Order: sequence, then structure tokens, then C-alpha cells
Amino acid sequence: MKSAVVAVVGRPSAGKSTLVNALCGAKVSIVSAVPQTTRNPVRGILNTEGAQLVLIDTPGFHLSKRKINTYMAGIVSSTLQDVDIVLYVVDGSRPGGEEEKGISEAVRNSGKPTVLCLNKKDAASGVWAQVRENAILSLPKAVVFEVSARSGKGLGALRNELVRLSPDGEQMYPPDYYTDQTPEFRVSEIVREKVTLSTREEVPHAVYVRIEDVEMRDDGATLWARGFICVERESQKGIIVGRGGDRIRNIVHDAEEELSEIFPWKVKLDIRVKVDREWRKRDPLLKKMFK
Ligand SMILES: Nc1nc2c(ncn2[C@@H]2O[C@H](COP(=O)(O)OP(=O)(O)OP(=O)(O)O)[C@@H](O)[C@H]2O)c(=O)[nH]1
Ligand SMILES: [Mg+2]
Repeated sequence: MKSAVVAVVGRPSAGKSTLVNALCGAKVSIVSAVPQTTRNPVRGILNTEGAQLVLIDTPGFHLSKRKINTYMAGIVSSTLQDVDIVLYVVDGSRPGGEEEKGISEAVRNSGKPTVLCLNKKDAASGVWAQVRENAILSLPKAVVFEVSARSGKGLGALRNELVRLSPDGEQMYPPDYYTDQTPEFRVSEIVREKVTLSTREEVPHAVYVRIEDVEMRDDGATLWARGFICVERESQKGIIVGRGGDRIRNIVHDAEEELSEIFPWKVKLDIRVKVDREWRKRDPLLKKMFK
């Protein structure tokens, strides 16, 4: 038996979460076109014959001095220390720049066996060859794969290489697990994804979702979750609620539908929108959020 912990790192929107979901064969981590959708490490478990890989999806590595960004960059660096393998995801469809240099340096400095995954092959443009060359120059020892996380192309070979690099070891989770997230966290993430998909500009970044409690009802047929969508300003609250409550109703409906597929129960949500101006600046809250 082989087993490994794999850090999945890369710039915001490189396709890390899409890749983790595709490799695990289940929706483990939320996805959107908004950079920095993932805010904390999310574990997905890939079970294959003879191997178990624990993939840690990380927040996009973003060069910025804002507190939330330095916090997330810190998460990436500390995750790199604790893993067996690094899966470095590079968006091959757009130029890299300083940010890509920063992350490839962090990957190189980790000294871990590294798999370089050039993603979005389906959307490859004129920059592909250049991005590929830069990535190889910055990480000459890494094995390179060209894939589309969206279509699944190239993922079989990538998975085989991850297994090949894995050390011998025992399973860390039962073989039918594909994630270790708590129900509260999964619910809050899916709600946040639906908010992100139905709002624009600064709103997705101004939101966090807190699920206060989950409870089984109807003799074990329905999971009720109660919590809040928190935003920083009244105006953002108005956007999320929408005219006559339209938007929040749609958000809750979409989240309930998806959660009812993820969990073996019908999921019902009781979600309020409230203003919490300081959530992004308050360290203890960030720590709680990112634990
Ligand atoms: N065309 C194409 N788009 C992709 C592919 N993989 C991911 N995307 C899209 O890229 C966007 C970002 O995907 P995510 O998986 O959320 O990226 P991420 O790296 O996890 O982003 P952060 O969590 O924000 O750091 C989404 O719109 C995805 O649908 C791919 O292989 N091809
Ligand atoms: Mg992500």
C-alpha cells in the first residue's frame, strides 16, 4: 500500500479546486471564476487500488500585503512543509508574471518532489509554449503534465505519477471517504459558492458564511442547517438579499439542491444575511475561519 499527502498549490484561478474535484471524482472544493475562491486548506481523498492520496487544496497564492492575502500565503507556505509531494498547478492559458515566480520559488524552496501540472489545455492560446518553458526553467526537476481539469484530459497519467511518487504507507482514511470536512464546513462552502456565482465585483470577497448548527429531523430524513451570510456593508446585504428577497431565495434553493445530492439526506437551510463590518480585519475571526 502507498500513501501520500499532496499539496495542491498555484496562483488564484489556476484550476486547483477543479483539479482536486476531478482527481477525487467528487465535489470536494468549491469552484468559481472569481480569484481566491478557496480560502482555507480543503482535503480531498483519492482512493485507487493500492494507494490513497490525500490532496490538500490550498488558497491561490497572491502577492499582496493585505492581511487576508498574507494570511493565505502563509497557509500555502506552511502546507508545503508538511506534505510528501507538491502538485503545482499553472494556468497555461495566461501569462505568469511576478506572482508565478513567487509561487514557483516557494515550491522550489520546499525541496519536495514536485509534479508540474499545466492546466486549461482545452483553452490553450499563443502563450502556452512560453508559460510551459518558464515553468520548466523555474522547476527543472519537476515532471510535467499538460491537462484539462475541466474535461479530464491527461488526468490518468497525472494520477499515476502521483501514485508512483508516493511512499509506502497505510491508509489514513477509510477507503470510501473522499473528504474529511465537517458537515458545517461543507454547507458553509456550498452556500458561499452560490453567493459567489450570483454576485459580482467586490461582493464575493466581502462574504463569509457561518453555519451555527446542523440538526437531523424527520426521523433522519432531513438535515437542517442554520446560519448566516455575513457581509461588510449594508449595500452588500441589499445585493445578496435582492429585490423582494429574490436573490437570497435563489442562493438558498441552489445550495439546498446541491447539498441534497452531496449528503444522503434532504438538506434544508435557514440562512440570514447580516452585516459584520470587521470580519476581514479581525485576526481571531480569520484564525477561526481558517482553522
Ligand atoms: N477552460 C478551462 N477552465 C478551467 C479549467 N480548470 C478550471 N477552470 C476554470 O477556472 C476557474 C477557476 O477554477 P478554480 O478551480 O476555482 O481555480 P482555483 O485555482 O481553485 O482558484 P482559487 O481557489 O481562487 O485559488 C473556474 O472558472 C474554472 O471553471 C480547465 O481545465 N479549462
Ligand atoms: Mg480553489
